Amino acid sequence: MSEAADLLFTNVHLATMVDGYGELRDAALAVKDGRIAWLGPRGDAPAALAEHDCGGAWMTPGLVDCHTHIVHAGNRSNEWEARLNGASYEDIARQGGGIMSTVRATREADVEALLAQSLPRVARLLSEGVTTLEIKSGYGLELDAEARMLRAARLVGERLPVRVATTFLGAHALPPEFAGRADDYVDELCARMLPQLAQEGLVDAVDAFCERIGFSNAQTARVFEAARALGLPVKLHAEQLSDQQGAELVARHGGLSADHLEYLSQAGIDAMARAGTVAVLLPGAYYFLRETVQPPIAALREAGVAMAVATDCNPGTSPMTSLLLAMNMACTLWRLTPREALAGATSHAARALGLHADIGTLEVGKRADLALWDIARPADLAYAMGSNPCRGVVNGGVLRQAHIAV
Ligand code: DI6
Ligand code: FE
Repeated sequence: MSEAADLLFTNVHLATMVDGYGELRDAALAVKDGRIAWLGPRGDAPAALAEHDCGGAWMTPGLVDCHTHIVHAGNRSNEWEARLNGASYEDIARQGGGIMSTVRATREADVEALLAQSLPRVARLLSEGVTTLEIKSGYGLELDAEARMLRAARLVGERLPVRVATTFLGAHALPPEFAGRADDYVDELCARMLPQLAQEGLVDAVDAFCERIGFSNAQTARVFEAARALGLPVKLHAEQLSDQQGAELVARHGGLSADHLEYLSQAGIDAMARAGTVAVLLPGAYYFLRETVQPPIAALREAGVAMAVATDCNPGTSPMTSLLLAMNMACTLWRLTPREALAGATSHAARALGLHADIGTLEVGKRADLALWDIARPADLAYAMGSNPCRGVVNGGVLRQAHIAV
């Protein structure tokens, strides 16, 4: 390095996540202009304007939660309690519950109200070392309410130290105004909602829920064509409850990721492998729904499909704000290795957002988004349930406390 670095982290063990854990013990890492400028053995460290002694902590790339519905109003603990007291899902739906209760609450909330409810959830994620967060719309289901959700998502990234990637999920559920007219809603979404939101700069990617209770494969294809015409990348809630050949569809559109995947077929796996589409695994929803069909982890591994792990934070099927717990669940429930789980929350999650050139590993030139941990070895991150060993976080070279008060 020609000039002195801005900041040197020293007395630290690195898990670079390049080639497995990419462990480098007794190391140092230098930051300049918000980027990783150098990393290597502690004794070889370059000069720096300031030094931070990490006290023997481990450092990983900042965690990336690549699939959340974390901006929404209200919660559904009342419905969950009613179900555990014997009410059926149909009873609840007939009384206007389920996803539509979140849609109603979200439509009634202005941007500040959405933020007031969402920031504490985001702060919990950030306290565990998350530095990049994907946030979906999809509880507005009309132009203005979807716009408010996406504006709130953008504001999360301004009010808190986190990089936010927004996803338009207008094709999440059929709004009541369009009951029996799903194709008309898809017309409205493609012709009016998506172009307008994209023009406002609110959309980084486009998602849909391709399912019997969501949108058909043909309807999803129309959403994807509209997205691609605007130059936007696509991803999909695919094969969560049944095989709709959603993985093949999203792979055909060069999609970033196919998410959930409990009912994924070998043809879907092959299509994803060919297209380089990431498999985003969401064990929180599997757990909360008491699903019994597991995603085909061994076949995905065999095919060389990159596997990411995310929280799916949402009020209906995964009210979870711990990415470390999602990693533990992926290992315990589905036999991911701890190394795969950590790659799933760093490098592969970055790839699922199309951001892998910039974040997700500790490499010279990448953004200095880092997490510091009080652990004995990297596997501890997925191992311990309900503990948070995060001792500090670095966003673009700026060190902060793990805990954030909102
Ligand atoms: N799959 C899910 O698990 C969530 N959305 C989706 O497409 C459920 C969303 C909710 O119930 O609020
Ligand atoms: Fe989801």
